[in-house]
Amino acid sequence: MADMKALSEFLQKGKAKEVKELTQQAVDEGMGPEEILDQGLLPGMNVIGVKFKNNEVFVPEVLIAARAMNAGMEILKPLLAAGNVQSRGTVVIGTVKGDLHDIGKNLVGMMMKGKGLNVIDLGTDVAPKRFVEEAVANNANIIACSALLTTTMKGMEQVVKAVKEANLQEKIKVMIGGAPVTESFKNTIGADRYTPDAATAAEVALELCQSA
Ligand code: B1M
Repeated sequence: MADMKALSEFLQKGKAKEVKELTQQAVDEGMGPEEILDQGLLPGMNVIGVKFKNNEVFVPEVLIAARAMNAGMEILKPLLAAGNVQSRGTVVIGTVKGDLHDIGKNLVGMMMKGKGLNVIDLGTDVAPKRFVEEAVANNANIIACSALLTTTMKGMEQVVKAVKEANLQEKIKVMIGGAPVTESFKNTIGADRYTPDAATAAEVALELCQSA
C-alpha cells in the first residue's frame, strides 16, 4: 500500500522521480486522486510553506519541492479532471505592467497550487485590463498581483480600479504583494489583501476562496 507519509517526505526533499513513482503506485492500487492530494502532496507542500516562512528553507528548496509536486500532479491532473472533484478556487496571477520580475510571483503561484487552488499564471508585464478579462473568462475568485519595482507597484491601483469599473469587487478579490508593497499601500489603493510572502499569500487565497 503506497505510503502517504513517505510521499509527503519525498516531496519535501524535492525527489520528483520518487514522488511520481509513489503517486503512480497509489493510483494503481486504487487510491482516489483527491485522497493522494490531501494525504500526501498537499501536506508535503504545506510543511515547505511553513518552513519557508520561518526561514528554515530557502528559494531553491521551495522550487525543487514545487517541481516534485508538479511531477505528482502530472499523474493526478487527468484523474482530477475526469472525476467530479470540486476546485478549491481559482486565482489569476501575474506581475504587473512594466515589471519583468517573476521569481516571487512563481513562488506564490506554486504555493497556491500546493493548497489545491487552480492557478492561472498570466506571466509578467500584465496590463490591468488583461487581469480582469482573464479573471472573468476563468470565473476566478482572486486576482493576485506581484510587483518588485516602486515604479510599477502603482499599476496595482489600476487593477483595483478596473475591477471596480467592471463592478466585480464583490466577486473578485485583489491580492497584492512583492518586496516594495506594504499593508499601508494596500489601504491607499483599496486592494483587498496584502501578504508579505508566498506561504501567507497561499493561506490567505485559500481562506478567501473558502469564504466566497
Ligand atoms: Co531587478 N530590481 N531590476 N532584476 N532585481 C530589484 C527588485 C531591485 C530591488 C535591485 C536593487 O536595486 N537593489 C531594484 C528595484 C528598486 C526599486 O524599485 N526600488 C531592481 C531594478 C531597479 C531592476 C531594473 C530596473 C534594473 C535595470 O534594468 N536598470 C530591471 C527592471 C526590469 C523590469 O522589470 N522592467 C531589473 C531586472 C532584473 C532582472 C531581469 C535582471 C532580474 C529578474 C529575473 C526574474 O525575475 N526572472 C532581477 C532580479 C533577480 C532582482 C533581485 C536581485 C531579486 C528579485 C527576486 O527574485 N527576489 C532584486 C533585488 C533583491 O530583491 N535583492 C531586484 C527573490 C524573490 C523570491 O523575492 O520577488 O520579493 P520577491 O518575492 C517574495 C515576496 O516579495 C513575496 O513572496 C516572495 C517570497 O515569499 N511576493 C508576494 C512576491 N510577489 C507577491 C505577491 C503576493 C504576495 C507576496 O500576492 C499576490
